[in-house]
Amino acid sequence: MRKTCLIIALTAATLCQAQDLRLNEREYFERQGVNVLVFSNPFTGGFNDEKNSGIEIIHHGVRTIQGGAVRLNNTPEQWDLVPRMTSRRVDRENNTIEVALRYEDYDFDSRITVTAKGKAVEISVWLDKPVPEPLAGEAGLNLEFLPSQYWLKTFTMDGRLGRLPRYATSQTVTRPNSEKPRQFKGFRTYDDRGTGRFIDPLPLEKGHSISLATDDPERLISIHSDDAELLLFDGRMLAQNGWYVLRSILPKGKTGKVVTWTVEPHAIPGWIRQPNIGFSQVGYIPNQPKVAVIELDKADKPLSSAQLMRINGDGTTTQAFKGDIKPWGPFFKYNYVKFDFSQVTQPGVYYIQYGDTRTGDFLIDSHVYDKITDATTDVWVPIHMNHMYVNEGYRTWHGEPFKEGYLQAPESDHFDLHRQGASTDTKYKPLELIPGLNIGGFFDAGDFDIETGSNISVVQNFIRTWELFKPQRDETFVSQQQRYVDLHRPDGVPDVLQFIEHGTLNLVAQAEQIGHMASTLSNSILDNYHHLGDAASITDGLHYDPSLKPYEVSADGKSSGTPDDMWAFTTRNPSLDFQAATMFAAASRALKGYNDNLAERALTQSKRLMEEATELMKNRPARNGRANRNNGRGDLGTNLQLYAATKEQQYLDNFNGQIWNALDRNAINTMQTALDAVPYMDEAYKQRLRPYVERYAAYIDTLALQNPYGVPIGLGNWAGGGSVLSFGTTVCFAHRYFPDIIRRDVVFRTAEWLYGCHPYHNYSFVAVVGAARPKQVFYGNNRADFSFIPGNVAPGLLFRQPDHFENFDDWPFLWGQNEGTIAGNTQYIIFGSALKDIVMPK
Ligand SMILES: [Ca+2]
Ligand SMILES: [Ca+2]
Ligand SMILES: [Ca+2]
Repeated sequence: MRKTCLIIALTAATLCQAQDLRLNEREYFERQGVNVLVFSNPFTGGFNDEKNSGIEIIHHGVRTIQGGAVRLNNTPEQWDLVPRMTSRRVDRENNTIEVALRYEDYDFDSRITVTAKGKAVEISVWLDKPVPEPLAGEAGLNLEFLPSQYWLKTFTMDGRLGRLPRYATSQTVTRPNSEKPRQFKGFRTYDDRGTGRFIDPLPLEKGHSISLATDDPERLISIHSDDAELLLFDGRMLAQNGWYVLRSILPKGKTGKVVTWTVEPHAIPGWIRQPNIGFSQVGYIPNQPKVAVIELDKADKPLSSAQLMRINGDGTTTQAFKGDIKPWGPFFKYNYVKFDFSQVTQPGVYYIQYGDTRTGDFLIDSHVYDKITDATTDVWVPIHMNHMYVNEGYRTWHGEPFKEGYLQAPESDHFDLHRQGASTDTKYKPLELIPGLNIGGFFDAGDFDIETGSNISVVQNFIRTWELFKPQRDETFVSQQQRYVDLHRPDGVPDVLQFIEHGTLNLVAQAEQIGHMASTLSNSILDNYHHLGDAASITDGLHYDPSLKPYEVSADGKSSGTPDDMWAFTTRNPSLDFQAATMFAAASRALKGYNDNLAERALTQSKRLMEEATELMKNRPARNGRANRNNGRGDLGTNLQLYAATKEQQYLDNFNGQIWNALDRNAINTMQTALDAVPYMDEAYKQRLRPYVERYAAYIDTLALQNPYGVPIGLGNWAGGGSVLSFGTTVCFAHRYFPDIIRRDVVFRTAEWLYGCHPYHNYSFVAVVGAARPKQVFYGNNRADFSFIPGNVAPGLLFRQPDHFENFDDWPFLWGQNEGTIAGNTQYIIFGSALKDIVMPK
């Protein structure tokens, strides 16, 4: 009896300790339901504030709080300065993590310590020198809360009640621009309309003790400060992607410990994360493997079996299959098990029942993949056609953008990773109009620039789709003469041909007007770059005349003093010219018989650029003492495409001279190009390629050991959807040419991942036709409406150090997880077409 008491007492003590926050192996503070990360993800520059850094809290499985740092604004925007982390120290003895932060622009250093104290953390800011004068009253300790998880929730500040607003409608003041802390490279995110003043939000509330989401135990968090006033702001007053911000201004003239907060995120006693049952929302064809991957909390005990339930025509349900749960094991922070129901082949409507968890329903049917590319080709792509008016039914997606054309970019160390060197490499003077560029081309992504490299891939992707699969689908009216696109209106021309034409029109114009390829055609001013809404309203459509005052329009109504015209960045890059030359050769082939004039112009530019680029690359001084790669012969893919276009022996010789070495060096990365060559080569080539394909098959097998999903999962700052798509495309082509080596079963892995069998949630990453539950929000140009453009493909699962994957489906604004790109989405069309071709009954 006494022994039992002792055991109970010991267990209670262990439980109690387990409920306190402790510093774990992966260097963050943890208790069940609460993870407090301290600069596991530092601010990285590049795009500045990505809402992914600083002190972050993952609260009952959702990363709802981030941005904890010394910041210079009440509600920081993307292009406001971010601090560089100069050191990070983990002090296990004192349960503390300390980081040092520095603002180079202001020679301003601070330190933040985060110490676990029971169920709370204490966050303190330390200064060795007082806040520099220009930042006094501006620098503060900030922490940001995800609006979509906190809006409409109740809060209390010093006992006063409130509810967080669904939409931003608090109050603001304006202040002189001279008082605004410098933004990225000195650019401005705002158009002050000539007032010389910027907008500064006022706090919603102030006090010393706040509890947020008092009505939601999963989100409830309390923050208290004795030595500083807490101010609550709504960052959406300045930018739709802003978060709620809690901050305390650092006191002037003080050193030492200047601000201290106690932060206690509530944890639900006994909380265990709900199982995430990954399966394909598009469904399965009867004879493909069908394996659900179930993601479990490490504290969750796996069940021994799961059931596949069938929904009958009369609405009743019956058990179609009951099978064992097979363990897979741990992968980062969760544990994974699998449920294989491949033996169910009868067409029908099904769902998975795992304990109390029931999935949504899905189809097993031989037609589930039939429409997987239709939303992308019929809706997403035409909406991203630049320099056109795009209409759908009653709705205008956008008017005709950039009617005033593009100016020669002056020297600029720009944003969005663009740059214009000191020499324009053209006959145009800085800010002179380069005629003829406002035609054709596709918007890059959620933004509206024409990335030339991406647009080259787009045309190539469409040409591959056209030549391999000959899609005759015609659902789009395209009139270059009217500059008008109408969705769901057939016009007698296959849409893919019109897309090839549209991309080629812009790229040929670049080659003809500039003499070589521009790196990009993009916004000249930062406050146009984050534009949300109709692309036609980004610029005023009037030519910029510097002799007029800003906002002034000339008497003839044709020009204005507003410097909003787009710029062409023209620094010459022979490699890009080479890529363009390759694409022009292929485009010329594809367009012959449809638009002979454009086909002819493309071929002319192909030959000229090829010759000039070869010469330039030969003469270019070797970099880092190394000879220029390929001596100006171009890369493998280029030579292959040129051979396909011209059938000239030299390109075939170049290709043959490089391919086997490249395969020996890296068979995985070279495989797609090697497979692309198969249709143009003889049987001996195919035989020589076999052992490399066998190596690729072994690589596919190793992926299944690396993670439970068997696809390459990227851990970069942009989620790895692109790599998964490339992998899936290569697997499809490898199966197409070597079905005895690459078995049909593996071609479905990428589809399953894209359509819902992945970590975090089980929604389809593609806003695709046929999916029962596609994602609801994407980072498109309509993201401010918490919406999507059909057919979009999200980058997907973003990894946050050290062990967290996420994909927000209630917050579209994190581009690294939710932004579809024109190059990625046209690659999806190839993948989808190849998959359809494999499963189609022959
Ligand atoms: Ca861009
Ligand atoms: Ca058409
Ligand atoms: Ca203009």
